[in-house]
Amino acid sequence: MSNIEPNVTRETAALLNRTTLTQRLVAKLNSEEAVIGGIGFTNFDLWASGQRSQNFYMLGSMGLATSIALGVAVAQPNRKVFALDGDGSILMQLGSLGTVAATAPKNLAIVIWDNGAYHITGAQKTLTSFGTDIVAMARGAGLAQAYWAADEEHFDALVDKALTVDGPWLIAAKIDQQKPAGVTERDPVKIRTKFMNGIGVEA
Ligand SMILES: Cc1ncc(C[n+]2csc(CCOP(=O)(O)OP(=O)(O)O)c2C)c(N)n1
Repeated sequence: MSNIEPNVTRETAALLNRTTLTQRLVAKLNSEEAVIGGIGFTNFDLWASGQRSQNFYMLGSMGLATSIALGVAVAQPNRKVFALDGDGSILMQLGSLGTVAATAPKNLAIVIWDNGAYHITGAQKTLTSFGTDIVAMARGAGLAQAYWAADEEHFDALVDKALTVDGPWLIAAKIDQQKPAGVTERDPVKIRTKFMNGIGVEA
């Protein structure tokens, strides 16, 4: 599928894989786009997909990828910024969706990996396992361009839209519970310094 496909729901979306989709997303980037990887498995897969200086790996603070990405997007409006986060994390910081909608940064895209669980802490079920729909919530928060990825090709098409059409965007993918492809090196100072240099800010 290559169009927007607004009627895809969590139920009809294909079950995808975070490692694969992260690699597909990163493969579309050049050196300019910033990517903020949320806590845990999300940033482990971002790390494993190739360590770009424009990647920031969030260690420990659950649910703040979108807020950090919003700050970067507002500070550097000519740079595309992606926030990647898990369903449990965005559920913890739902207000950030309304803040993004109210701020309306054209250069921001939020990608949510919805595995229905707090996987890294033991796969306890999140609310999305009981019917909560993150895309519907995002639309309700004011993010009109919020969509489920129907399949891998549709995910690619949505990322292409986010790269070429004004946002903000929210792309949600229903994913399996495979382990990520690597583990982020836990060195917060190095991560921060590399990222700030990578986006042209003195660290
Ligand atoms: C405020 C806060 N509460 C709890 C934790 C512990 N914790 C770390 S990651 C995580 C689960 C994250 O779930 P999700 O965002 O869905 O990602 P997944 O593990 O499924 O990839 C939890 C509960 C934390 N780091 N911060």
